[in-house]
Amino acid sequence: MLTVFSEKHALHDSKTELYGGELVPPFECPVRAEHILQRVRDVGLGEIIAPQSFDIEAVTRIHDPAFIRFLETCWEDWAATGYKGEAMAICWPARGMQQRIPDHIDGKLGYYSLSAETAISNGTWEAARTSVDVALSAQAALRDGAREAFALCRPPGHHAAGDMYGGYCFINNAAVAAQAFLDQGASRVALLDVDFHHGNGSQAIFYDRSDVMFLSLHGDPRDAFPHFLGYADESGQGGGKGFNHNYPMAPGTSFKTWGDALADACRKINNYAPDALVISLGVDTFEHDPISFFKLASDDFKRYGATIAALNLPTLFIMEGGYAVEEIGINAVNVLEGYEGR
Ligand code: 6XA
Ligand code: ZN
Repeated sequence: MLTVFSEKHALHDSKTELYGGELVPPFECPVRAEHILQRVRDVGLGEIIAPQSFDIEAVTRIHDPAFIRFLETCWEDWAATGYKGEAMAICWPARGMQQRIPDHIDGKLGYYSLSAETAISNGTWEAARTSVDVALSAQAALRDGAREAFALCRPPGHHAAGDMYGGYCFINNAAVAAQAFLDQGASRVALLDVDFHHGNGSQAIFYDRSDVMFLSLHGDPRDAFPHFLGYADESGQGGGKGFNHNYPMAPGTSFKTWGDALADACRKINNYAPDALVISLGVDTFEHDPISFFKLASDDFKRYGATIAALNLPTLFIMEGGYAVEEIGINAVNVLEGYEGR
């Protein structure tokens, strides 16, 4: 399987995350991508290529241009205030308040974010811009005839909505890639999110559409981030009714339960008969993940890779979360090896 990777992921190297009331080194850190790349090499998964550059129009098919401009200029605007730390949101347009875009960067950060943990720093924009190029380059390989590809994206993307960043995500790489399939002539795309967290951004982007079916297996939002989306009764709206499927699961969920949910999701994908399958591949479902609560073992990742392969669809894997950095390469590449029947 082809892997697309760019060294530029390392440009996003924030030093702080707001966690448990403290500023800690971010869980979503550059070494994650390096470990995955090393494992891709160690097992000889296949060719590794650098991304091409795509026009921003591929991104603004999904994201609001004003939001993209905000991401592009955020660090400069933040630094101009004289603030000493990294750019973080501290206030939001909550219930009953105006939904106007303020001028001050503090206001903009609140308007365009869903949460406070994710710091923006020098280099965040260029890394996020390159991460979506990685996704689009892997998608282009499928367009040109490959049956599957792995986009080793960093930063991740599935929490990013049309005009919202957070949860370590800035640009929704999987959504942009799904849209690229449609723009190239596909009629239907399935987007299956196996990251531990609900892909609220992907869900919001496609919620009223039937040309992308979104399915997500995740920690129950009553107990897990992003807390305010991902319930089982969210099934789509308007023309998208019936094309959104959430599988929230309880703390301690094992592979048996998780695998049953995957099997159900795969039945729905099969009935939908999409032209392509995009996988939001997070491996924070791992039993030793430091910020998650499922109990998948390393071997389980291989097993579910094989389940995804049985759908027999052109498949694009997009890297999302996973914070047990010592095992992240093994777990992510186990999915890809399982998919390949190794
Ligand atoms: C913030 C937790 C963010 C989780 C990000 C993630 N306390 N998403 O892994 O998939
Ligand atoms: Zn996650």
